[in-house]
Amino acid sequence: MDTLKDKFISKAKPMAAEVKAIIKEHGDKKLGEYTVAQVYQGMKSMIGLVTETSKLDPDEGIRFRGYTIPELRDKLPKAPKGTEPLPEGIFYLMLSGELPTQEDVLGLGNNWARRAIVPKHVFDVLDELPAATHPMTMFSIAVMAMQTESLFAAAYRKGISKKDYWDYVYEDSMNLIARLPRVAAYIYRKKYKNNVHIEPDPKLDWAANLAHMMGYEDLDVRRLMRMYMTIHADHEGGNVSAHSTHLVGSALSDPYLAFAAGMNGLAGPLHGLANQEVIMWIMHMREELGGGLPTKEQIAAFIKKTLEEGKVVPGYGHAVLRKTDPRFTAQQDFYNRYIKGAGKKDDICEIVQMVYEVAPPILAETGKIKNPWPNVDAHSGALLMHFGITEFDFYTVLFGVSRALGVLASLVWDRALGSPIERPGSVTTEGIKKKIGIPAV
Ligand code: HAX
Repeated sequence: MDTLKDKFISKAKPMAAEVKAIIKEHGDKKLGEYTVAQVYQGMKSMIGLVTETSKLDPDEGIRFRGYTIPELRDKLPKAPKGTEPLPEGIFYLMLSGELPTQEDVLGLGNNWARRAIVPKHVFDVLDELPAATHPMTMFSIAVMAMQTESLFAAAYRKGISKKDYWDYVYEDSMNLIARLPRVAAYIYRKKYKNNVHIEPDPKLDWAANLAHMMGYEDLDVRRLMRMYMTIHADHEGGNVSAHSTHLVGSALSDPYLAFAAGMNGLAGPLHGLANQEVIMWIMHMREELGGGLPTKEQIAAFIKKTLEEGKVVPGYGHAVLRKTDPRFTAQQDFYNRYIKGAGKKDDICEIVQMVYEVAPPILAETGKIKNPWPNVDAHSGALLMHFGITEFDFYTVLFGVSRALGVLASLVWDRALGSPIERPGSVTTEGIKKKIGIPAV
């Protein structure tokens, strides 16, 4: 018997009911600038961060330095004969604020290639982990194992001036970004391809090299990887992975420590892990229905069942967005252009389109889900599945490699702007009750 546990839940249950009632009856009341509901419910819409790299509009979606995703798919430099942007370009844009030329992205790609050697001990650490370790845990552990290489940590230990922080954080960030594709591919091949590894090809760009090291040489997979790495790179500053990286970095923890924190946040099912959850949810539905393409009625029934069971419908909803995520639309366009448009149909991708037709009105009908529209994760797994990357536990690692571009560009900016340690205030429920005039019982 655990008496402390019993005591805890005997206090927590009534308190949770009380908090729910406070939000319902007094949620609109102000605590300074903000409402009681905002303080209890994840600080939604509070502006408390400065992020230079991108800005999210609830109705329009993300803009990277002012450019929308369709604009970037058009304007960013591409590989020779390529049709999708090179992610080198979005990093260049986020860091410098300027659209790169073809020469700029080539220079950046070469710069990363020179930094791409992963120290052997990182692989040794991965090799020692239990076989059942989730790929995201492996990814985070690998980043932590690479922290031995931090130039910022070494320089800080020796003693450096505040005005030079950005320089070491820039070097660490560039090294980390350069090495992540190798780390991700190593995890993939170790876990799913009999631990047989593939060396990088120095002639390939950053995203194509990742596909190559994972074992995929198809030009369409390169194309997909370039788009995937571009559209997942950043989503302004308040999302869990960006905010965690910024927060931990604000303590002057080096980029390896800060990025690993961000990845631990990305590994949550309400954030990046949703891409794996979506595929598991679709597989589960197919299994229950005996395989093949379900009807719209069957999909509607499965969505309702998911809600009745008190679970979320993965890939739908967003803390900020109030319309279909343009990252979803870009992937839908990819499917229509390069898969369906090439005469190849795909059941899982088709199910994704059907869920898009069926889910929003059902979710809206609940009256409580603020955004019934799909987010980025509703589509990404289906495209990977189409090209034979069926190991859905791995999907969030790919998201993580891409997310490094945005959160590390922001970290360099944080140190260049001299951002201080982050330390928001907090309040107790007793304090809230006093402030808004609820009498003590
Ligand atoms: N299915 C079922 N219920 C949902 C829902 C969904 N897709 N989206 C929101 N809700 C529920 C919430 O759980 C909440 O319920 P309670 O009041 O009982 O707690 C209620 O609707 C209000 O939530 P909200 O204000 O609309 O949404 P939040 O800002 O609290 O949460 C989430 C945003 C993205 C976490 C949420 O929509 C969700 O859980 N979606 C499914 C998981 C998912 O796709 N996550 C990926 C999001 C994008 C991302 O970060 N990618 O990496």
